[in-house]
Amino acid sequence: MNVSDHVGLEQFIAGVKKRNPGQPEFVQAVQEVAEDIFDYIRDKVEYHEYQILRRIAEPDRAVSFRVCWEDDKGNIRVQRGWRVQNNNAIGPYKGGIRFHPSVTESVLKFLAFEQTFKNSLTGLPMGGGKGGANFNPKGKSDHEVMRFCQSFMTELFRHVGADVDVPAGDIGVGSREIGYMFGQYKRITNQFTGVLTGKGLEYGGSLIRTEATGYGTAYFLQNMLQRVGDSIEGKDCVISGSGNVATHAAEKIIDLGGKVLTLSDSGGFIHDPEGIDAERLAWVKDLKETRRGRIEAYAKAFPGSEYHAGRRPWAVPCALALPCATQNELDGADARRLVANGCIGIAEGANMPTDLEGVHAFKEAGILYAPGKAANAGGVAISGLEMSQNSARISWKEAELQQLLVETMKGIHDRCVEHGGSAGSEHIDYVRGANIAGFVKVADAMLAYGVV
Ligand code: NDP
Ligand code: 2IT
Repeated sequence: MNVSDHVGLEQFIAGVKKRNPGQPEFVQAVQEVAEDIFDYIRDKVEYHEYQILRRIAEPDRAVSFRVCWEDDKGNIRVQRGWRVQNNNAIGPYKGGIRFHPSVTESVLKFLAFEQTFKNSLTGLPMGGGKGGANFNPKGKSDHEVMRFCQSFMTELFRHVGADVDVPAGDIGVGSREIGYMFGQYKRITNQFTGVLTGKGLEYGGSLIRTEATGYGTAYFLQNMLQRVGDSIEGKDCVISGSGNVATHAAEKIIDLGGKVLTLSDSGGFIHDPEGIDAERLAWVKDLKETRRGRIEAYAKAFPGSEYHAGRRPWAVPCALALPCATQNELDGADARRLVANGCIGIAEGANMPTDLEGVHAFKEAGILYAPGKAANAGGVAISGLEMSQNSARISWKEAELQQLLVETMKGIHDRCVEHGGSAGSEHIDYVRGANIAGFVKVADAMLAYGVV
């Protein structure tokens, strides 16, 4: 990047900050993308004239609404819900719904922005959106969650639709919540359409959607390693999180011969030096999905393992690391420690788990580093195929979908390689590759529409 690019970038980021006060996550996500795009579009006049990046960094709309519900004691509770529709240049808005007390408009705007590039990378016709609420499903009864989901959908239904905006799950939203929301949408509209993905198999869901994000993240890591003549086989892996993405990433890593040493939740992490095998992983899934317990229980159930309260797993020496919990869970110091301890590959199952300092540290170290928008795109890719199946009113077979997931992740990997390489070097900057490959398709569609 030359000096005038730097000035342009700084001014651009200053403008983003000014227009989005108090929204640090959104500014961070835009900055990470802009750092690569400014360099790429230097000699591409049309992208400047039509203000493409500036327009992608301004959501088409962000709707916020009140969600009232009654808890089991009869108290009236009030939450805030949102749907951020970032960009629909290449297809209907598409992206998950998050229920977590930390949800703010900034968080959802960053996620909808990231989703726009991620969905473009999959090669499928999907725009970018994200929604959610500052609701904490932890400790709530099934009926409380049901009443909340119904109330949330009673407002959301007017903003979504199978050809308009198709939400799915994310943190705190799994098959139970999707079931309650789909039921309410169907009841209000009297329509059975593919308005949500991640549905149960009995009512229009797709096989392997549940597994797709985590499996896809492991496949992406495998693709990066294969390109340099290496593999996951026999390598120590550190994984954060213990939800949908983390447990399925762990499952595929184990399948591919890796040794999973850690998992975590918001309370802390567990370290199992023997490796978390398929049986222990099944125990974790049951703990989290059925018993809705804390990861701390693992250390009591499996002697020889340890629980570290209030800590993240990045100091555990490993060859491969997969952050699969939440944004900014890995900072600059963590990144440098991972590299110093011999880590050679990172694949992000979570969205923006590494802060900007950490991203720069990984880039400078020249290790294999796959950003979330590329590595975790397998989930939304299978969501896109769930939409296709719903439109055609058919269900594809598991083997077919497994193969499509493998091919999709290889396709995303190769698109990153195409745009992330530099002359005279074997090294691939996957962050740059993902940002540029994701940008080009959306940008060219926007150019085709003129100024809208
Ligand atoms: P889940 O709700 O199933 O699991 C989330 C996990 O992350 C839990 O272990 C949770 O711990 C932990 N976690 C959440 N918030 C925090 C926090 N603030 N600090 C520490 N730990 C936290 O969500 P998913 O597995 O679906 O999502 C994980 C990540 O993957 C998110 O970044 C999401 O956006 C991303 N993602 C998800 C996709 C999907 O298909 N589900 C697709 C692509 C990306 P605890 O139980 O204690 O809260
Ligand atoms: O971040 C994500 O890609 C998701 N939460 C999944 C989105 C989807 O529409 O399947």
